Amino acid sequence: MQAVTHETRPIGGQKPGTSGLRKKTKVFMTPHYVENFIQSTFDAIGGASGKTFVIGGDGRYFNEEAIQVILRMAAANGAERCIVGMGGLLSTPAASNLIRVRGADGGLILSASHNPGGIDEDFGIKYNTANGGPAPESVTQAIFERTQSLTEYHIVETQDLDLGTIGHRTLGGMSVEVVHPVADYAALMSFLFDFDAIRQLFASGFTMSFDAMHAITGPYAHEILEAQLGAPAGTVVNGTPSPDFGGGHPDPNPVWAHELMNRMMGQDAPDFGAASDGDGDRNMIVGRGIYVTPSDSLAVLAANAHLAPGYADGLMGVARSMPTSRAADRVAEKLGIPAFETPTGWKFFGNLLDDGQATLCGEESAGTGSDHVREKDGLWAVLLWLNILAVRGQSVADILHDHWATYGRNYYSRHDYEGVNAGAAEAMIDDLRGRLDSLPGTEFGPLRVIEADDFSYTDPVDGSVAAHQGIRIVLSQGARIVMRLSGTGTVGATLRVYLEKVEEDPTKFDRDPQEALSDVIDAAEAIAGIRAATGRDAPDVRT
Ligand code: VG1
Ligand code: CO
Repeated sequence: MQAVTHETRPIGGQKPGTSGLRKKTKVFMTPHYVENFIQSTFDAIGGASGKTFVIGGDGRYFNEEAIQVILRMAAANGAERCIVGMGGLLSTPAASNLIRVRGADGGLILSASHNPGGIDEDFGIKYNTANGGPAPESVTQAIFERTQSLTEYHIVETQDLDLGTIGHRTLGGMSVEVVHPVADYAALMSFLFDFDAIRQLFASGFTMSFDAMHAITGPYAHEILEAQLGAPAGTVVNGTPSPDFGGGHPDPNPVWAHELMNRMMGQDAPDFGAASDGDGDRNMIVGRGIYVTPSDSLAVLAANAHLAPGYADGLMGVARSMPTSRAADRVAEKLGIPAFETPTGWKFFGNLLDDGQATLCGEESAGTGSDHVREKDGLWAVLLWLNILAVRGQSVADILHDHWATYGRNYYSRHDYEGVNAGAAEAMIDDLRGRLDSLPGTEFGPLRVIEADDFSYTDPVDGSVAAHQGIRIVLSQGARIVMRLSGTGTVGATLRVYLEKVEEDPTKFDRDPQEALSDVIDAAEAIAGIRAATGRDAPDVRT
């Protein structure tokens, strides 16, 4: 077995976005594509020599092929050890945990997350640093720069390694440990949550439906919810990871998880419903007959986290991504703890978590997490909800109504215009950016613009600045419009329009969000000219 050096040439477009490098699977399958990106990653982090990496993915098409290449390249680049999930499987939060508990130098996660999988769909690679979190922009930028000058990569030429059984192997002088993907993660969950109380909840007849969407969380949910917490078999549906996620779109929102939504809104709905995404870091929460927006979920979890043993001492602070509704800020204010507003993407929470400034973090896109790992964590959010439901003994609907009665309701919706012309979408944002100064004071129906800016974030820990993170337009009546372009798509551009309005009147808490937000929706169209720029009459997806 010998390490060989191959000549290569830079490949264009290997620029990580909001969360790793995502492209069509067939692009990743072109010659040297994976090799170039991995060598660039190793080079950008000062080499792999003597280092330990955690490696795993969400099981989508091309998962194991990519892992075999990465292992051979890690060996050729002098890595000391790789820890790999059995079958090449690791959820994103479980990988984050493994990096931390094993003191690894970093990790490579193979996933395009909520994007569909399969030979004709998407694949992705994310690099995580030693804290277990997504590489910060300084690192992803260094990786991208390296991809533009790369001339060679190193790889060991050998047979594929057996990843199907747990145990220790060697590969070209590097040791490889194949671990159970669920074990360490399940142990962490049992430490954070009151498993006895949740077990009693299920024993008392509480019913739940967890839709793993044919993705990575299946094995985790089967083990934790059914085997350890005693939920009846059948609680977890679509629980076997499939390379193309059963042909579905593993994005847990009311549109793509409509199967679960129908069940939860039907006659014999279970007490509690949940779903997670391709790589297991997102969550959707639904009660019988009631959907919980991710922004509300973050706020409810912040207000109730102390009911779980892992958070009994309270929270240091709460952080949310900028487009996420400001419901969590109201909770933080009441608790007397800081509230942070960061750009979209989990990498921006890392420093706040490492520095102990924030305990809970969340995004409107169905990501919630805490300082237990450095990624958002789908099943963790579901377990925290279960712990709260077990302690409070109320339904999801009652808890949500209680919450709104205390804090008001932040009506919220995101409108996505997918696969639109990138030039036209960018021109629309640029045009809007040029008009921001003239917006305050202008009126749109009953709403008046109070302030408008292009969000720029200065990290309170390391002082790094991330500019142009989205347009914020704050209006009267607690309304707000945010617009930005997605950084995870692989075709054209996706325009995201985030809409929010506060309602304080309890008699108006049960409205359809689209209707409650209609003034805000009209204002967004009047301000930005979305229809003209996208050529669409309506958004493709409303969540
Ligand atoms: C989207 C979400 C963002 C999330 C990111 C990665 O990014 O909006 O909140 O952090 O996906 O999530 P964008 O740039 O497309 O809006 V995951 O679960 O796909 O890694
Ligand atoms: Co994800």
